[in-house]
Amino acid sequence: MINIKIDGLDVSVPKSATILQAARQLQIEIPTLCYMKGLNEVGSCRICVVEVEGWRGLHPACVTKVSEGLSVKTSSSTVRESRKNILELIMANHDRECLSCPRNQNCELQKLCNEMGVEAVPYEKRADRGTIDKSSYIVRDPGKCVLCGRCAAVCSDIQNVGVINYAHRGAHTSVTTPYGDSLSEHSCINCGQCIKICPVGALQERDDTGKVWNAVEDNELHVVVQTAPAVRVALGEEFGMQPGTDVEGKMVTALKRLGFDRVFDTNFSADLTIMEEGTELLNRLNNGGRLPLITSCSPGWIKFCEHNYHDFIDNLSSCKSPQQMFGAVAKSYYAHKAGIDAKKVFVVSVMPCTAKKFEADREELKVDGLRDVDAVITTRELAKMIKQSGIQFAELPDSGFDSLMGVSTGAGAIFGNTGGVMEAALRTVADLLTAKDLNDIEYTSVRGMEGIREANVVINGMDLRVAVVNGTANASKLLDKIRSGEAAYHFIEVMACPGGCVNGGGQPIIMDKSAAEEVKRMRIEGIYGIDRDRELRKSHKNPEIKEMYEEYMDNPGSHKAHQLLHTHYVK
Ligand code: HC1
Ligand code: SF4
Repeated sequence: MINIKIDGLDVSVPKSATILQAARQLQIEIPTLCYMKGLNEVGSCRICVVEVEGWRGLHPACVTKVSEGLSVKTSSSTVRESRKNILELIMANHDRECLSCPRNQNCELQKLCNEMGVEAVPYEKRADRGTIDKSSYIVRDPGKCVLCGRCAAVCSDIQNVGVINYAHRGAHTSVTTPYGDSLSEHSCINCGQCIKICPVGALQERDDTGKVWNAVEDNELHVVVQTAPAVRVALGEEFGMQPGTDVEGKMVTALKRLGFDRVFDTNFSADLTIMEEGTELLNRLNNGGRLPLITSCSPGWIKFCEHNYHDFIDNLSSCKSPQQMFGAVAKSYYAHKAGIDAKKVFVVSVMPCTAKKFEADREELKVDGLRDVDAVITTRELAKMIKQSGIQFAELPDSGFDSLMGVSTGAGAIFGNTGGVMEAALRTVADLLTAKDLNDIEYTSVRGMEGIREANVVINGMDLRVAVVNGTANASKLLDKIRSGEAAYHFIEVMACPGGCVNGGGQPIIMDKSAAEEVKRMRIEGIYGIDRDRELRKSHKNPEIKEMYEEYMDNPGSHKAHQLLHTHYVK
């Protein structure tokens, strides 16, 4: 251990520690902008500078290692002046449009400027980094970029995409795409993880709230909305509630007040997905089909597979995602039952995911020329609409989803967690294979937060080798092992976002990045709580699903089900 003094206080830390880590051990908060523990420890922004007795100049605490006997000052007047000066220099090149910025009041730069007393910016703008690019699902505003490099680190290290990075030098340095093109022209998977890690408003999702407002106000349209499993455990954060709080009832009330004609649940179509995907798994296992079967509900993962692992395209489940299945049945089964022309049904999705916007636009995901889903908004965009309408969310009473496509089981709910699709599928497959109503339904071996989890599951004497992956860099690791013959599985769940949909790119921004893991854990726990509280916890027990098959689609895997609920991706 190394003994040092920080602001006159003694502390002992391992010799690998940095000054920043040592200070945090003493609960001394040194401000940072570019630093992300374990991901981006580059010392580029210099906000964390400190004075070290006997050393010349100032030193970035995030990358300066401790050594025996150091005496550090973290907030001397020299340090404070210097931080203020650095912020003024950053602000000189920053488009200061706080009032219209999506990150207003949720911006790390704004908070720092406030804390450090930056009032005016005494410097000229030195670099023109370009104008906002709205042509992709992920909107980039280089004029707001602070060159922290966090997005580039996430994109390459967590997602193994690497489509944004530093370019140019000196005052002309920028963080950009190849040739400065739109992200949609490259291999960006629209996961939105870069948005979540950006400290400012340089990255955001395409705003589709205008489209939704217009639809809701259009008397010619019958507007139905579906809400993804992970939205309800995070939406409350936008209104001051604890992460993981289940706000399903308030969310439904808010959607009704916003003017949607029907409020339905993606958890319902998650149950439907299990009926189809469970059947597909059993078919492949029994009939020598292509294995491993790999889940296909995460559109970021699908795009990643198309760009980088097209030899696995035939392994993908042919099931559409629950979002798309919902749209397809809303415009067929629901329209038929409600006596509404399918062309008049406008389907809106509320998703924790930015890639769902891309998925809804895919050419493959139409039935008879009609798009399954017409507009997708993120959890953040829904919060914005609620705020715009003056609804006092925290005070709302609870309401239930509308019937026909509003009932769901615990299995549908857990889709929002990494491992949830796998567990939901196992619950149904186990009952089908044993012809029993099994009680032991919590497959804890596929739960957890690790990026790759493997398990052997024995069902009715059948040995199933399964894997659960989250984050596309982890998907690469696993698929590379399969390619090389080092690993083999029957069934794999892949979710593009680390932690699964609870941590999707469209979820509320976590301002304190050091709390991000804990927030993710609380959201995950919130979802397992919903599952535990549900009377029905297996997809095949969902009465509305049973009714739909009986009345409209015969059996899972039927011709009609294939027309509506399945697709295929091309190599
Ligand atoms: Fe997801 Fe899914 S779980 S992909 O994360 O399969 O977005 O929540 O809606 O479609 O159900 C997202 C979540 C979501 C789909 C489901
Ligand atoms: Fe990279 Fe995902 Fe951002 Fe695209 S959306 S730039 S893949 S982090």
